[in-house]
Amino acid sequence: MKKSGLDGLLITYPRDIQYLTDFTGEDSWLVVTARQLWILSDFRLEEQIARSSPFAKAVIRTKAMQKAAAEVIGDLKLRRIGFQSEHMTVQTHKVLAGEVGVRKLKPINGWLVEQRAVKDEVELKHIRRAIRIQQQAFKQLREEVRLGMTELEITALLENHMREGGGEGPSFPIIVATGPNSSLCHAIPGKSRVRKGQPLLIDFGTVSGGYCSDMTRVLSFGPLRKPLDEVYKVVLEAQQAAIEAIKPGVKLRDVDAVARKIIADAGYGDRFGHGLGHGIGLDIHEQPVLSGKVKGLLQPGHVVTVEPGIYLPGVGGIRIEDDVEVTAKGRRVLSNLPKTPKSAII
Ligand SMILES: [Mn+2]
Repeated sequence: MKKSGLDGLLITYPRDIQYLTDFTGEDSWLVVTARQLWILSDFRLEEQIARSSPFAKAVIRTKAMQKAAAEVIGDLKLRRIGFQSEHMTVQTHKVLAGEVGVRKLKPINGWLVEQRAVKDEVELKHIRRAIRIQQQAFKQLREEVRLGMTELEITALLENHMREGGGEGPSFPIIVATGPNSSLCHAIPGKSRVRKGQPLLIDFGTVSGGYCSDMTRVLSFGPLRKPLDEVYKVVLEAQQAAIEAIKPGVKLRDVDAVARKIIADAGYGDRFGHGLGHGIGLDIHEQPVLSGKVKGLLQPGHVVTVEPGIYLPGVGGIRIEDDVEVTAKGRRVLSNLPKTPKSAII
């Protein structure tokens, strides 16, 4: 803040507010100065702020958020305030600028992103716990899943098991996709049923202490039919090679390239159309991103997914995803559900 000539920050993105204060409520803003944190919120969240963030001052507003922010900024005599331009609508900014004065507001972009990408021990502990819970839930599900079950039934079982295990909820809407639906990267579970020899793709995760986990496995009743049996092996090989490439100082895009080359060499280059992986944390998708389009290096404390996939429209798709922590010298694969071709067959 000092370097940028700012004497205050206005943080409006809920996950950033959580990162700085432990307060998880929505519809709230945070004013940060060198000495103090002010959480601007309303009656519904007053007690929650007192519990989660007793070190912050709570402003329980009765008027518009922009007006309340302008009052705090005025009371603190702040002259130049950074606001998160990537998280504010044009309309909100217009009203805020009208209250505060446009010259006092300086857009800041990505200030917390890099800080949040590097996890400390407490954050890692939560991610590991979320992974433990989701893996236990998956093992239970694997025992119960039957031919003829619908995607929605499987989704419900899995979500329940994760909650029973202590998960705070799914880290994103669970994907359960059977047969040809599995080539939809973000399939929405429906009434399609599990059939023999077809992929049952399950992409899921849970939350612990606000931190997300994210894994994908593909199961099948009996061996997968051609060509998906071969596709499975290609995806697995690409995933394992990419995981091996992870260590501090490696270019993000080079990790992506390792998996992409294996998939392209097998003839499926154009059927792997998304990035290799993404950071996980308070957000399910955060920095760093493993993709050919980005600059940057892996650092100790990064936690990324590695999730290559091959998608054949009308036939089906295979994606295998694990969560990997970058350590001081290499990597630690945090998830360990079986993924060999044999283990995928029920
Ligand atoms: Mn993912």
